[in-house]
Amino acid sequence: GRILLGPQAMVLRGYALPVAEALLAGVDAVAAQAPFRHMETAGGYTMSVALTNCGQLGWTSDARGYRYTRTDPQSGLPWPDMPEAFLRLARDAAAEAGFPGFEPDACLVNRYEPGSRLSLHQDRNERDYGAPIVSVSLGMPAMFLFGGDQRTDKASRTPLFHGDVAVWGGVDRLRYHGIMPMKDLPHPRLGSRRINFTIRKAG
Ligand code: MD3
Ligand code: FE
Repeated sequence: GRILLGPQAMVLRGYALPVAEALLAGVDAVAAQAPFRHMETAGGYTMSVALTNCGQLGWTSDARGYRYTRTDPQSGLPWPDMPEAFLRLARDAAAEAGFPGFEPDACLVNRYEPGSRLSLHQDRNERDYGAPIVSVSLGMPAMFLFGGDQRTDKASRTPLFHGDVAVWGGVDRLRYHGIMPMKDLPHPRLGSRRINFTIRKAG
């Protein structure tokens, strides 16, 4: 099923389920080369979500702010290649959602544990807001917060489950969003963890 969050934002329920094992193998391969880490926010806090990246560009946060880099600041090496399974799923889901010809160059991989949260934010470090973003959720369910174009706009809540794929772009590209503090609802395959990766055109 397709759940509409906005005119150009939707959740494709269970869309990734047939390829979940290939995606998890991809996450493991990425994390073996560029381990998950807790980055500092510009404001001096440590993120409760651990993250890593793959693709030509990776999202980084430190005391200087947020930006995309070609190399992992922890190792100095280029970010790992984007797994073929990520790329194929992202292109298919984008086309299915009305964004044909998606050519991503970046993938931010988030790892949540019980208590982890992601406060309301916009994804605005990418160069071209004309490109959509595709996100894949695996493991424990999360409560997704979906607001408007201003931080103070009322946010609605939608659960995101193992295998769900969200796609958003166009008029919905800059909407505020976040993840509520995670409850411990262990998943049969991933235990007390949630993985979410967002495939983007950053450069
Ligand atoms: C945004 N990740 O990495 S993606 C992020 O589950 C991020 O880890 C979250 O926000 C996560 O920047 C949420 C899911 C999502 C779905 C629909 C959206 C984000 C959206 C629609 C509009 C804007
Ligand atoms: Fe985001």
